[in-house]
Amino acid sequence: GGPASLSRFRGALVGAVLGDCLGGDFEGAEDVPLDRVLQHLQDDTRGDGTLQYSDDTAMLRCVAQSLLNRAGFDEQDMARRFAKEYSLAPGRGYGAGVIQVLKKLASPQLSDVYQPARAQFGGRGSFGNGGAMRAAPFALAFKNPAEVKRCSRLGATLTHSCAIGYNGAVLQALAVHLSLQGVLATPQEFINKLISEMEEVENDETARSDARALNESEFPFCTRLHKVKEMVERNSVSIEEVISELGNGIAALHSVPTAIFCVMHCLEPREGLPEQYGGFERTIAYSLALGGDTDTIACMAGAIAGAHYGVDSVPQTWQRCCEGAVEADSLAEHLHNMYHRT
Ligand code: 8NA
Ligand code: MG
Ligand code: MG
Repeated sequence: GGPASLSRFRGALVGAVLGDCLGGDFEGAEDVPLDRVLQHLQDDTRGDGTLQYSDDTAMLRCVAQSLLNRAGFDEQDMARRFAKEYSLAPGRGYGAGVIQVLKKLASPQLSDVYQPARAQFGGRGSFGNGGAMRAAPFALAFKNPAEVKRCSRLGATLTHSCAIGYNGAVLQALAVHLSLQGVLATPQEFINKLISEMEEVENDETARSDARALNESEFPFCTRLHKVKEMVERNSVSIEEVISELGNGIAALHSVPTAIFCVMHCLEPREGLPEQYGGFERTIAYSLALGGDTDTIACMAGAIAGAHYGVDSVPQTWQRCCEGAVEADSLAEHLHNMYHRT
């Protein structure tokens, strides 16, 4: 479809949920042989919806529902939805730290909904990828990139107050935003735009001091995006290099640029991946083969790739076995309506 078509919107949210569900089996694994990944992806004996989603999808749904219900960003409403979702289904595999925030957000006495996140990790805030994993709906709710940036940052700050945590969410939302516009058709332009946007985002006193406190370079995401660009241009890159240069962990800095790399690397056929695979399938398979935080990296890569290729490139057999795929499709359709009304 053309820029901001319904197919791209549906692909973004269905892609995110599929990445989470299909990646769940490999989460935390260190060595994931590609043939195991392909076997997992080809298994068509599973019942409908039997691959369950985790915290990634649970929170992404809250974001989408809140944006729709409030016709924009409302921090009170979004915080309430996170807390309620957690209390109803606490066993979805949430990060060890964020659980404390979600419990505090449930308190009716709480007046500042950003306060619990600020108290995390001795006041430094979380740098985990939990803000980024749920950021895609912000790109589907707002046309204006300034609004995408502002609201994805605030939405992430409800649980992740460290700049590296919330700026990971801004980067993920921007990647989905550009992909929805069709910018991935020219990969050079895509990565250059992300770098120049993040130069602006990271040129901020808080971002600089948070990076310094963690012994990171001053523009941590820009530094990684330059690496992504160089590795995409190199064309031949080993899985080991991707893991050591970009990471596959639960920190936003070690997973959001990795997800972007997965999408860009898989724009073309790759050795070891089935010839009949389209780009969306390659992206998911490749993300899982990295090991580590597979559900979250595949969730983020799935959203970017789904926005690029559209929902028709997402195999029906995969959609059928993943819990929450149907709901994601319907949320995407509603967000598409809202996007084009405003
Ligand atoms: P979080 O805020 O609890 O952060 C995740 C983890 O990162 C924390 O539990 C800490 O270990 C570490 N961390 C974050 N910030 C700091 C800091 N300032 N100082 C020291 N350590 C820190 O939760 P989240 O929502 O960011 O987590 C998202 C991830 O957790 C996702 O991958 C999600 O799927 C889930 N998860 C991941 C795994 C895995 O093995 N990769 C397992 C279960 C759950
Ligand atoms: Mg998860
Ligand atoms: Mg995860």
